[in-house]
Amino acid sequence: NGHYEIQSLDALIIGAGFGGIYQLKKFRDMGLSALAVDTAGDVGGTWFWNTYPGKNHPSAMSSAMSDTEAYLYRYSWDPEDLKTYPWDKHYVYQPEVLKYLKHVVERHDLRKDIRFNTTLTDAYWNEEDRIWDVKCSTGIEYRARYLVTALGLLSKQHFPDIKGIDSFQGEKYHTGAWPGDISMAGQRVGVIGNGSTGVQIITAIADKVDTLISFQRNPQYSVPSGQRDVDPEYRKKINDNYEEIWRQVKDESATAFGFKENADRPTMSVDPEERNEIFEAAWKKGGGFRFMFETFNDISTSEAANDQAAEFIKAKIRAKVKDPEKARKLMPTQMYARRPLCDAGYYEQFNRSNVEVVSLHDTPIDEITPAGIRTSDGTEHELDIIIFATGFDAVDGNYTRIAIKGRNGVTLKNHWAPTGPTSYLGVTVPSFPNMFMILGPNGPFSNIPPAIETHVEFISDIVQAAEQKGAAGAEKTPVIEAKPQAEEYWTHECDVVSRQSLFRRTDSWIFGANVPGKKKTIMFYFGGLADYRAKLRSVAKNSWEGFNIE
Ligand code: FAD
Ligand code: NA7
Repeated sequence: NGHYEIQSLDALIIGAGFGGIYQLKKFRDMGLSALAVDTAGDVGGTWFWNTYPGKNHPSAMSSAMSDTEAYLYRYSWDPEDLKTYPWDKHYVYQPEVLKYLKHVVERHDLRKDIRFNTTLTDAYWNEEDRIWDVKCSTGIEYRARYLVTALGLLSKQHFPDIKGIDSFQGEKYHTGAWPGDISMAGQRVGVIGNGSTGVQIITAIADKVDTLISFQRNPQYSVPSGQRDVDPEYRKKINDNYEEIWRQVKDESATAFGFKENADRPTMSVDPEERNEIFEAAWKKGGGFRFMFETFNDISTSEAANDQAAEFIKAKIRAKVKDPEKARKLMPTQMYARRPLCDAGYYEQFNRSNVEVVSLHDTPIDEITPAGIRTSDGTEHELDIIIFATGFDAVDGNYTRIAIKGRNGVTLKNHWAPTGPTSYLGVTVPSFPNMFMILGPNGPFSNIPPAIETHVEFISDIVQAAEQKGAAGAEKTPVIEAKPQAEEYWTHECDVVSRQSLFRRTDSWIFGANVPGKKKTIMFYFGGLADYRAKLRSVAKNSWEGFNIE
């Protein structure tokens, strides 16, 4: 149209985190011309943006920690790199994950095909040319036969709409868009939110700030992370068994966190003493998912079992927090049925005289004032910095804020409006031909890197199959599209499988219940990664069941 520079490609990938990087590599290996774009100024996705300060890290610009163990918070497909790339702690901090992803990009020479500071604003399926027309913030228009969205499921920050928020005269930061090296020494800091991120940041900065107030809506259950150094013997054992480890993680495990879920032991099948010993051993070993899924097989499905795990953690909180009033506020009141948290000494921080907790159940926030936060009891908590650890408009948030138009000009947002986000297999949506999502709605709920690999490999395989079909005589580009019945089937399947999960009965981002106005709905397949992968294999084997390939 005269205003846009136009570039034609086989495939355009949106996002350059774990997902986009691998997809770029796969498409390139398949001989397709592919490019990735990202709003960010470099690769890394989550690990580019979440640079909030962290515990025990020399640099102030450091931070967020993965709670997947280091040996599994990486790609599985480069055996030599797996064995040689260094990691010295059991869990990786943000700077190390970022460094690792940059290393992968350099090692496979991918950087030349990534454009940074580039946001997809509009994409539409051009029916006639069978192509995606994509407009970006830089003024370049891409015409791509395939569009892969790797926009991240925890990527669009959620800033709560609190009265007076713009009047605050101090600094305010969201953890998911941390602006860089910020000194908090001597400052009065308020943290709103105490999920995984809030727990990490509170633990990290408590001894560095003048005063810290945690504005807490729902108290959380958290177990120790068990962070420690990696000794060479441990590393050798991992290296010697890596192939078998990944096989177990991908094809035998539900959570894909590297331990064997306890499939046979209900919580009530052992006497109270043994139960306590099992919980205690898991507590000492550390790890949130491990505590919930390695100990017994029914903590996330049986209320009675859940109650036992909850009581064990509550007793730990009581023992750790000295001030009874603070302990009361920190004591969880709901089921233990959100994403399981782990920490490096969170509850202990409240024994410091400079650290307070304000229960927003007792005294909700009335408004943010120029000087701080005023709660309903009339107290104005004076602050220099407010940190929003309020999470993300998760899973579909990055999809509904841009205009992705499929057949007949219908946007993905409109397609999802009546029901909440849906898909076939978490990867495709009918009426959006040749578009594939990495970690789209109703993908597997598990450790994420192997889930991403599963998606990238499935997408690459179906594109390969279609390309081969196309090469056999057709003149036009192949079109791959999920059938509406396939989407219905998968939505129903995800609904049925999640019915027995207690997670569904507790409000959190996992069911879209953390953002006001967002429809509470099913966002994940809760049947586990191994089972999910078996389903994908069967789809491929049955001539790409549920898809039209034309
Ligand atoms: P992301 O890394 O989120 O990357 C998406 C990218 O897409 C972003 O860079 C974004 O800028 C870009 N983008 C979005 N929209 C557009 C657009 N319209 N145009 C251009 N670019 C766009 N997972 C685990 O499995 N284990 C953990 O221990 C763990 N810890 C976490 C800790 C934190 C603090 C957070 C926030 C997440 C954590 N996660 C963890 C989840 C983590 O997001 C994933 O593991 C993984 O990094 C996701 O990779 P991705 O490529 O799918 O998405
Ligand atoms: P989470 O887990 O969504 O936690 C967000 C926190 O912010 C949680 O404590 C919320 O309270 C709180 N919150 C959200 N909105 C408000 C308002 N309006 N007022 C007060 N408090 C609020 O996000 P995280 O970033 O911690 O973690 C997200 C994922 O990233 C995590 O699961 C890991 O996978 C990595 P609530 O509990 O809802 O009452």
